[in-house]
Amino acid sequence: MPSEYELIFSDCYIYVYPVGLGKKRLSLFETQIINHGGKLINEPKGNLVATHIVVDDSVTQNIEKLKADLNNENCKCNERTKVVRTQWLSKCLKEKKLAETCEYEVSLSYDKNIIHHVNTKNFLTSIQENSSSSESVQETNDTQLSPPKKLKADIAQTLRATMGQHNQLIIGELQKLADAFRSSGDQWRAHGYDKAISAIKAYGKEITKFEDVASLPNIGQRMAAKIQEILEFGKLRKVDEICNDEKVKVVELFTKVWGVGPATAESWYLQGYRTLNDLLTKANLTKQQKIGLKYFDEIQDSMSREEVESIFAVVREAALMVEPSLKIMLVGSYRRGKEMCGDVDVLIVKEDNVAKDILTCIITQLKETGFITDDLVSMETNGNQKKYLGLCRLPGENCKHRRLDIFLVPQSEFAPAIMHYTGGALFNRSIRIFAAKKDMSLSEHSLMGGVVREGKNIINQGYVIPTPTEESVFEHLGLQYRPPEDRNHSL
Ligand code: 8DG
Ligand code: MG
Repeated sequence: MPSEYELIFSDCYIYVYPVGLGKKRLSLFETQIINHGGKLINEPKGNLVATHIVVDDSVTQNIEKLKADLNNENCKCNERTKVVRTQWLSKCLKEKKLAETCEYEVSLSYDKNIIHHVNTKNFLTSIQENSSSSESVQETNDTQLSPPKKLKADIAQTLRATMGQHNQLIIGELQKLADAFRSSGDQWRAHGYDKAISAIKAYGKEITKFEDVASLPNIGQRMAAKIQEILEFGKLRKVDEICNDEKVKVVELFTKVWGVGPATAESWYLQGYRTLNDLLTKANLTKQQKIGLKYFDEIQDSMSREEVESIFAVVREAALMVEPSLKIMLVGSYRRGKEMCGDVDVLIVKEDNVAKDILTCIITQLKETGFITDDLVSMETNGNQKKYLGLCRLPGENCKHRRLDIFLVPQSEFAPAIMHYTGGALFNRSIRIFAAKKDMSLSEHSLMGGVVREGKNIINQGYVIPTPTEESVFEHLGLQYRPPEDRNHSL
């Protein structure tokens, strides 16, 4: 048990009733109890009686089910057992002492003559085995039980098993807010949450208390307080408030349609549209939005790396048929090692002597075979680079339409381009900011040095720094090289 924790629950045998909590909150509460010296009731074979049963708020709506469950098997409780809401745990943790339960108690009206049994599922099976006494804890309350070795080992094992779950829970809650703010057009706040998430991902250790995050980069006091609230309550009240708001939900749904931004989504909401069917039947849609709606479910669905590879193989074959000297590679989340990918991002690198309209020839080829089914952006020119965005489908009855992006770049821009299209977006943003601080500028085209800025305006473009490889980009920036799989968060 980590020594810096207060032993708030040292005399408590606590059963956390899992109904309504969700796996992550359950695990969070159980870990907090263990960390603070409490013992979890878990399948005891003897006579342990729970001092406290912690329940979710929602349980109070179905007390009969709670009573029925408590009447089951294993762990025992009696008239002295307190059934308390999760807020009691939070209060104890906040005040760093065992708080009064009266404010948080849930009345079960026990029959004093009956000892109820609780059906417990997991955690610390050996509390009972290791305590020399087979009597009820409440009956042996004043006997100091020194923590047996096996119990300690079990605690360590439990903590290991839950490692990462707190961070996932925190990231999940913050992500909900980031998504809600982004779809409402509040990019600035969304970005604040993105940065906090990124800092947590980069932290690499389990977060269990306020102090763990208070000094992390990009996490201010207010963000740290939110994280503390998640650690204590297992969720953020603000998430409920914002995400359950009808407008937020509807706008979020509409912005998931390809080609729909926050302003359009909001104007549709104000026009009274609430469902995708409303959009289909009543809204004034662009060509892209119509495609986005038609394939809404398929586009939302992410795909396995194997499927990405199969799609890539078709694109590569077509491209090499058109021009054998092309270099073709997978970028985006696939290159960053993600197990599931939202789309297929293909980078094609051409020598200077190959015509730029080579991409049009490749797309034509892929359409002739029926592989590309719809265009979203049929061709966009960006300096010496070109970009195609569309939908494709592998042959076969069960194959879904998938988003396919193809980027054509000249060999001279290869390294900045592959870095940009590998992403992730947050990593790109942070490395660009880093470059700017060093009077450089990084884009998908080049790394520039000697850049002169006045506020946000560039008043001298500077000069191109030769960067033949990704490694050389990092090196010029004075950064240690980061392989693609380490680019899923900001610098
Ligand atoms: P996903 O498809 O699995 O969802 O993730 P992804 O591969 O990382 O994202 P993507 O939308 O396919 O974009 C490919 C790369 O483009 C991305 O990894 C980084 C780069 N990129 C930025 N900024 C942005 C941006 O604002 N939007 C998009 N779509 N891509 C961006 O650097
Ligand atoms: Mg992608």
